[in-house]
Amino acid sequence: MASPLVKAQFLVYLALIKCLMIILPNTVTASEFPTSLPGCPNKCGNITIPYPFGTLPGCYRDGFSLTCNHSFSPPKPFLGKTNVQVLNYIGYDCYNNTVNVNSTRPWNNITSLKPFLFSSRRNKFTAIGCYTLAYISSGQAIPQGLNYYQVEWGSNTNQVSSFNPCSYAALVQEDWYNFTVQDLQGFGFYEKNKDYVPIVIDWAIRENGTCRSNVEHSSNPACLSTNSGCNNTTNGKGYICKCLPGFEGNPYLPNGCTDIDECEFKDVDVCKDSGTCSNTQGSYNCIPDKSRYSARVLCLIIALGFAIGFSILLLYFATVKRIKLLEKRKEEKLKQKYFIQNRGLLLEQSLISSPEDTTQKMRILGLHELEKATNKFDTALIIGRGGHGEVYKGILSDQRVVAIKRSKIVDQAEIDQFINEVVILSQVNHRNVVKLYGCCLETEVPLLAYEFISNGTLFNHLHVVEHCSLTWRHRLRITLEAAGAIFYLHSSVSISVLHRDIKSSNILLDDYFTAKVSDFGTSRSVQIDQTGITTAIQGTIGYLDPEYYCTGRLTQKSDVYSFGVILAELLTRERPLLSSRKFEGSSLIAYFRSAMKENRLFEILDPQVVNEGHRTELEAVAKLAEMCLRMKGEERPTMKEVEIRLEVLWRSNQQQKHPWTSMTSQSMEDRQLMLPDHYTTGNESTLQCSFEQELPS
Ligand SMILES: *[C@@H]1O[C@H](CO)[C@@H](O)[C@H](O)[C@H]1NC(C)=O
Ligand SMILES: *[C@@H]1O[C@H](CO)[C@@H](O)[C@H](O)[C@H]1NC(C)=O
Ligand SMILES: *[C@@H]1O[C@H](CO)[C@@H](O)[C@H](O)[C@H]1NC(C)=O
Ligand SMILES: *[C@@H]1O[C@H](CO)[C@@H](O)[C@H](O)[C@H]1NC(C)=O
Ligand SMILES: *[C@@H]1O[C@H](CO)[C@@H](O)[C@H](O)[C@H]1NC(C)=O
Ligand SMILES: *[C@@H]1O[C@H](CO)[C@@H](O)[C@H](O)[C@H]1NC(C)=O
Ligand SMILES: *[C@@H]1O[C@H](CO)[C@@H](O)[C@H](O)[C@H]1NC(C)=O
Ligand SMILES: *[C@@H]1O[C@H](CO)[C@@H](O)[C@H](O)[C@H]1NC(C)=O
Ligand SMILES: CC(=O)N[C@H]1CO[C@H](CO)[C@@H](O)[C@@H]1O
Repeated sequence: MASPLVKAQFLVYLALIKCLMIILPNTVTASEFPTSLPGCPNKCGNITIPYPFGTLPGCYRDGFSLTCNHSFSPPKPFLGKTNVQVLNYIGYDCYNNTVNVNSTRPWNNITSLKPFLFSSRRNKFTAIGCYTLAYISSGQAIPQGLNYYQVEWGSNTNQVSSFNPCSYAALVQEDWYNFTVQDLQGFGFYEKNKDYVPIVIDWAIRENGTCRSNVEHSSNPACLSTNSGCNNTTNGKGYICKCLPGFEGNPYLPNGCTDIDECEFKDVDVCKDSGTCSNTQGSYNCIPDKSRYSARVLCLIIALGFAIGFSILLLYFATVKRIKLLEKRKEEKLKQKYFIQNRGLLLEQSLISSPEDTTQKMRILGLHELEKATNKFDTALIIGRGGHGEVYKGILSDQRVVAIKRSKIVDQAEIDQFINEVVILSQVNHRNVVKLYGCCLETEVPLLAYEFISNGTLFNHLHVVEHCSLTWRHRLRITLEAAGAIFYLHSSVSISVLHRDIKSSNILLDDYFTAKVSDFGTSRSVQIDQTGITTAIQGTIGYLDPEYYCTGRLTQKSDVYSFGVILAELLTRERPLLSSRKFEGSSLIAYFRSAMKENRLFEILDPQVVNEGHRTELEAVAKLAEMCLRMKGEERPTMKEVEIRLEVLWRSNQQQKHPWTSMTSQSMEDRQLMLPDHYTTGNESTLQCSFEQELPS
């Protein structure tokens, strides 16, 4: 037998705002926007009713009328035409013992409510009961576009009615029901839910088909607001209007969509740091803040200023450093140039020792070493100053004390002189000749480093200091040593060296008054067989050989003449030129000669010498001086002869110390006999050139 067909009646109850919101997904609860047509209530009780819904005629779109039943407190809205209750009843089939109670209530057919469809997503077809089979005709899924369904009660289920008297079936909101066993027992569930159950319905504008444009409101008749568009619904044919992005409100009302003021969002700075927010229709702009901007610009300018300043500073220092570097490089190059140049000159003479061979030949010194030795040529260390330059005292890195000669005149002649001196001194090794320790080739004019002679020049001792500490014995020894040195120069093995500038200021003395001949700048070396060479006149006035001066012919005898001047100086302690009291404008030599001639030698001698010296000794030395000072070179003795004479005088002077061997004038006479005749004759010829008159007085 067929079970009676139970027709479930549907009434949709919209009591909960939650449900309403599900039904009206695009409705906002905020009430600043127009929600209903002008002059229409927008609330039923405390529930907002937005257009297209409405409760009064003329206030809703066709099909969207709600009924607000004021017999409830607060009033409740119901869906449907006026005076139709809108409730969804659950279908049930109960057996109280054998008495059947089933849902027989009338139900409304929502096919008459055009905009509404049962929500296919938010509802579940739910059946409760033992031996209850529930099915929906189109399968288990709830079909889209559903606006009608029917529950049928099939087989008689009264066999289980003792413990499960009721079966239920309904389309309900999906999360409404959770199964419990208690719901099967008795009539509790029936009593509680027999009147209504919640159901979700979708609504849309369903006349005139579908949405024509998502964004263009005029193409969609229901979307009356500007700035509105629509979406097709997913459930059935139809569309839902919506405000465009950036707008909010009710798109179904003219001007219902209003612009969202993004700048007024609480607690949200939409522009953050990028400026001040400015609202526009549907959007907003971030306008860079002027003060903030100018502050930034200022910051930027300051930073830029700093950067530029710093760069300039950096550039400046870099440039200065670069210039210094270039200068230093230039200096180095120059040093190298001079070195090569000077070395070349010396190499011609093959005088520079290789680094391994430092025994005899001189050392090559770096400019840096000499600068260090003289504290960068400190003027306080100057020990001598001449027309050509200065002489500094310095201490080399090997603790050797040296006198460093630095010329200030830079001409080729000067350089040649230095080179010449280097050449001469490198070949000379004599205890009474100043040793050249080394030279620096890194300057244009080479710097020369000599052994340091501590006690100054003979000139200084004779003419500058007030009380002369040179005894006659000292003086005699000095003449002997100087003569020995000059003789050595003249008679060196392969090459004869002419000093050319013998004078008291070129004879240095050490602490024991040992003589050291120095200053070989103008010296010349000549082959030993050469009797003389013709050169430009060089030497010091007062010491200059008149014959050489007149003829330009240089011989060994020129040095002999100069030595004679020194002898006269030692005897008289007078300067060769421009001296004091006695000469009255004449030179020492002229004065000395005339004194010798007039036999008044002892009038002009240094009183100290007269006190200390033996008369015969003094006379012998004076005689020797007179011979050396002869006008014609050939009438002068050679340096060898001078040395021998002085040697003899020195020996006899030494013997005077011993009382048993006092020298007599007779023995002196004997010794004089050893010399060739013409030295002792005294017949002096005169020179054409009146040299002495040309001397400055
Ligand atoms: C409406 O009013 C009732 C009773 O005053 C209250 O229970 C309910 O929560 C209110 N609903 C809303 C959405 O305010
Ligand atoms: C309002 O509800 C009450 C009780 O459910 C009912 O009696 C009455 O007819 C309803 N009024 C209208 C206008 O539907
Ligand atoms: C079931 O039947 C009994 C007696 O016939 C009655 O009293 C009771 O109210 C009924 N229950 C229901 C839910 O109808
Ligand atoms: C539902 O209503 C429509 C029109 O109002 C009608 O054509 C249809 O037959 C009704 N259906 C039922 C099951 O009553
Ligand atoms: C049913 O259970 C789910 C999760 O367990 C819960 O979220 C929901 O609120 C329950 N529904 C009811 C009507 O109790
Ligand atoms: C929409 O449909 C109604 C009736 O169905 C009709 O009168 C109206 O002209 C239609 N509008 C458009 C834009 O098609
Ligand atoms: C809405 O759906 C219809 C038919 O399904 C389609 O022609 C129309 O382009 C759709 N509208 C939009 C805006 O997607
Ligand atoms: C409307 O449709 C667009 C894409 O077609 C989608 O991005 C948007 O989320 C939809 N809006 C609603 C309210 O469904
Ligand atoms: C299927 C079924 O039992 N239907 C019953 C529902 O209730 C009415 C009266 O209340 C009965 O006539 C039906 O037979």
